[in-house]
Amino acid sequence: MKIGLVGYPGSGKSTVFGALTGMEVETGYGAGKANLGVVKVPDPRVDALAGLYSPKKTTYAEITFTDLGGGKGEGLDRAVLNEMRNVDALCQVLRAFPDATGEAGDPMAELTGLETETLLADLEVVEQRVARLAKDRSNPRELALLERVKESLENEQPVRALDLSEEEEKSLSGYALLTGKPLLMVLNVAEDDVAAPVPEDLAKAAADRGVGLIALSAAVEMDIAQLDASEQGEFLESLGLEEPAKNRFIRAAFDLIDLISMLTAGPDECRAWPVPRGIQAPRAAGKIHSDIERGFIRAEVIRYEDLLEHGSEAKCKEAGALRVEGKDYVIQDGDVVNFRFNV
Ligand SMILES: Nc1nc2c(ncn2[C@@H]2O[C@H](COP(=O)(O)OP(=O)(O)O)[C@@H](O)[C@H]2O)c(=O)[nH]1
Ligand SMILES: [Mg+2]
Repeated sequence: MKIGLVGYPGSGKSTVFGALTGMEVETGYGAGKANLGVVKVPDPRVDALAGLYSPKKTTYAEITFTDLGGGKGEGLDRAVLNEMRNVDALCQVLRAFPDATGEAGDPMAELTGLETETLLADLEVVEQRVARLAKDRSNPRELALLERVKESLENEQPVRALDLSEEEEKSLSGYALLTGKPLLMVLNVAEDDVAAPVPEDLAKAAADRGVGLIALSAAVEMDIAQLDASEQGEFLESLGLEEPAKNRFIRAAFDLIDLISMLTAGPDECRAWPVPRGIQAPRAAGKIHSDIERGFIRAEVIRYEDLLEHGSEAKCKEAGALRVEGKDYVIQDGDVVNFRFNV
């Protein structure tokens, strides 16, 4: 799963990327080719399970972020718009801090600016396809769907706002429409504003669009990332923060791509496995190993909360908190699973 950081030059994409990944990145005007970095998804449930089992290994879910850069002039260049097609979700960084010349940011203009550019890019793709389908009449159903999408785009409505069936989403997926991708806004604020509420107009703009909005200061997050754990607490307190905004941001990005966490726990390893929402037990088992999927017998499932409450698998069994589920079982977020299988 890959999440693309997008936004206008100077909005702070490369700084956000550096803060997220702890990688050394080049920031500033004109810098920033597509950087790729793998990030662990902070999960207090995994921490608590590790506290219970003291495992040899603790493993968090991971997502990949990529800093897509942002063109050199006013708009986003075509190469960047094309790169955006290859990611599963987008995070737009909005500049809300004064730049080097002291000029204030205009995050609302950046938000609507990118929106317009992506609407136009999608419209171009859809118009071409509609023209072709109208001519050769090869696929009237797809034509009808694309005409609906076209009308929506012309009314400045993103594809993500359309109420599409699973089948319709599938037939659009090949077009990799930008306004159909899940979107999260990242308001990159000045150091002094980290504890301030999000400006109302932006909060409303995000809510109207049904997209998430998170405020952070990339520069501050970068500083935090460079401190060791003992210094971090004090620094956060001095800023009026409970935890690095980075953690909240990564979790929100993880939620964006509609994955849930299946958990496994034991003395060897405590681990979160990212799986698609709605996945059935055997396929989820296949994420761990294909042999377990092939030889699937049953899943023994304990709710994470129950395992913590009772303290062990055996106690959960006694308390009736261990369920035995078959191949039709749909994995839920926070299920601690033990698969039984034939080898
Ligand atoms: N004061 C301040 N400067 C920032 C912040 N985030 C980024 N910058 C600076 O803004 C400039 C542009 O940031 P950069 O990450 O390169 O933006 P990009 O073009 O979107 O990749 C750099 O000089 C950064 O150091 C922030 O939160 N506060
Ligand atoms: Mg950059």
